[in-house]
Amino acid sequence: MHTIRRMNFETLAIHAGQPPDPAYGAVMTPIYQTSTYAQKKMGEAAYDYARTANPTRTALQDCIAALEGGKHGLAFASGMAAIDCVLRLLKPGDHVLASNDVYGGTYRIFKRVYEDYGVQASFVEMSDLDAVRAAIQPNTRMIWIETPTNPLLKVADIAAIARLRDGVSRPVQIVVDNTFASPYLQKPLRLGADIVVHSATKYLGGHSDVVNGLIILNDDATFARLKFLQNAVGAVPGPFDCFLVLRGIKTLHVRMERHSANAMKIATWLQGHPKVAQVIYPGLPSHPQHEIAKRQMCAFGGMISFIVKGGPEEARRVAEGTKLFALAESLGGVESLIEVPAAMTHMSVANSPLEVNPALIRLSVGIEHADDLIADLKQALG
Ligand code: P1T
Repeated sequence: MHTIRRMNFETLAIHAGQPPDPAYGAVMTPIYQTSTYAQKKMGEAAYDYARTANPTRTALQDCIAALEGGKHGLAFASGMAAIDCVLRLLKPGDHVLASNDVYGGTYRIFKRVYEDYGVQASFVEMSDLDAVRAAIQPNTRMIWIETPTNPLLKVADIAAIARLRDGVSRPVQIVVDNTFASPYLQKPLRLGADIVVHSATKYLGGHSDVVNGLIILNDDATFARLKFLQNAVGAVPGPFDCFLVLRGIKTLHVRMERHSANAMKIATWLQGHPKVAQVIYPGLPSHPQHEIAKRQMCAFGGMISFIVKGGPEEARRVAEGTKLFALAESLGGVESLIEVPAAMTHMSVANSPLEVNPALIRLSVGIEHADDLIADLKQALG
């Protein structure tokens, strides 16, 4: 790992954590489908029980740590399980300050799970540094940043928020959900974040065939606690799931380039469509945080949101009318998806301050030919 860590992203994506297997030289990391391991002598074994550790999982954890430029990686059964593990660092009475636009499930775990255990959450416009500064409370222990956010694609300046935190005398951890950008486009640890989480179900897996979550960080003591929790709570992924994410990661850089190029073409085209009221894409100069996105990301990713004229009825008609874009939750796969967040992925923020415009459509732009995707949207917008 030491020599390989100095290599470029593309090389790390393919090789980090994955030397040929020591048993038979398998070039692709084997799926170690076992729950337990024979011990030559009691307590003398590299692995003892598969909830605690599994070689396929170790490869994934080491690979993602290298890609995020972190020291440690941990893998989980889902993105929500990874988020849950990070939130277990908090104690009753602690406060989390989160982005005022987050994945519906993230809002739900804050408000309907952790509040029952005495952990408070409040939500702030993370692109407004004065608002963030003013919202930090004496008991704030975590700042939870999604950037770009789901589904409004707001961009927060991670480095500026980390500097702001440095001025606070109490310990406040900065957590970034890097799912929408992926480590190819954005590296939060290098910008001053303490912990990165991923729904690896999305771009990292990349093929809509696995549910998985990841945590990456540098601090040894926090890692020791999270690793303890990973084993003690036990929301671990199976070896086959780890294999699928590892295989997906090998092409992450190539896919992200194409997702980004396609999304840029589609966002530009949507902007000129008479039935579209607003297009939200961090790559467009009209995006309010376009300059931050340019600084912080090396391209703008594959997610686009847009508001149609004609309200929720029209949004539903368009989302149900595409032929190539599948009407589905989730994102980040090679195939394009379309959804209406207010009625699908973000139902849990209904009647909250985070409520999403019901006429907003979210696209996960895949890596098909951009012209075919535009033709599909054109017929659906009709
Ligand atoms: O679905 P899961 O792997 O548990 O990941 C949860 C999650 C965490 N963070 C972000 C930013 C996410 O977008 C998600 C999952 N999102 C969807 C399923 C969706 O369609 O938006």
